[in-house]
Amino acid sequence: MSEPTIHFYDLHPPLTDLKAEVLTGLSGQPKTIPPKFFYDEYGSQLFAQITELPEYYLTRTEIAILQEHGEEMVSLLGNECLLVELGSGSSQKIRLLLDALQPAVYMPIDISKKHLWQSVQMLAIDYPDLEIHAVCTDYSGQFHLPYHPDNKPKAAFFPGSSIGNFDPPHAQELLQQVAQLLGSDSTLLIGVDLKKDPQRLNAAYNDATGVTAAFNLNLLTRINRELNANFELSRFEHQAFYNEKPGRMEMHLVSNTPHEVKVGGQTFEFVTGENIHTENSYKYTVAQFQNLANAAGLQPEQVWIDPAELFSVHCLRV
Ligand code: AVJ
Repeated sequence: MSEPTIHFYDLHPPLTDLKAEVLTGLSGQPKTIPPKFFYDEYGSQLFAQITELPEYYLTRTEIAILQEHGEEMVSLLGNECLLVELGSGSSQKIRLLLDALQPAVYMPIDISKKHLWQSVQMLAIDYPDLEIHAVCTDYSGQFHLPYHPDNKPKAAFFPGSSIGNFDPPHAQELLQQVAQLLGSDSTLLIGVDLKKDPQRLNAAYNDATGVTAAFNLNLLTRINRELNANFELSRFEHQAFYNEKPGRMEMHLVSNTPHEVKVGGQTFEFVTGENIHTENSYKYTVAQFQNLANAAGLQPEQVWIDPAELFSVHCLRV
């Protein structure tokens, strides 16, 4: 029996971000709160529920693509590679690649120390020969790989259309950053949600059972708890719609009365109908995303889509 090796690098992602960013966001016009703050304990649970909703096609479609084309993906990533996962969360999808890619060194990167720790413990049980280097940091910030073997091809996995949360200039910047992090002749496997019938998109973010609404409103519960704020959830309503021109889903929390809220010692006024913009989720055609990749200096090598053309997985070469 071989022992799984787990190395844990805590790069201490700053904890002060929430207060500074929420106060800045609420001081703007329109008011905003960054979507990365959705994922506290309960928010992560709600997101897990979202991925199971009949309307939310993204997760199951991406998994189906990975199942269908995993072998081909792995052949492009290269065997015995260092596989970096950006925002690894529960590390479920990576299993589909790890099953085909043996042996490998796996480097999950996640901002949540607790989730990262739990998921690598579980993974180590199921993949006893896997060498794991877990990195706790914010992948959207600047950092270096704490473990950088020169003799292994490097690949990154960025699933879930998380790239959609960044507007195109920032998405391009992030791709450039990943390219730099990996070095030349590495590969990036990235899941990107496709443009489609707006009705289908709107349904995915306005599910019948209200899980997405609860996910959106949970931002306020989190801010109440962590920043000593006094948001009343009944004064806000979930709103999600496809904005055709920028090509993105938008989520907002809309105030239904004029009122004031105290956050971190500051007072913010809301008028009726005023909204807090909480998320953008950009959608791309295959060509649009390939153009973005090219602009970031990455070469599109392959792309897989499901038969209903809902979701895409791109292989890009650095
Ligand atoms: C995790 C950012 C890809 O945009 O679809 C799900 C988050 N927001 N429902 C997405 C989300 C509302 C999700 N991403």
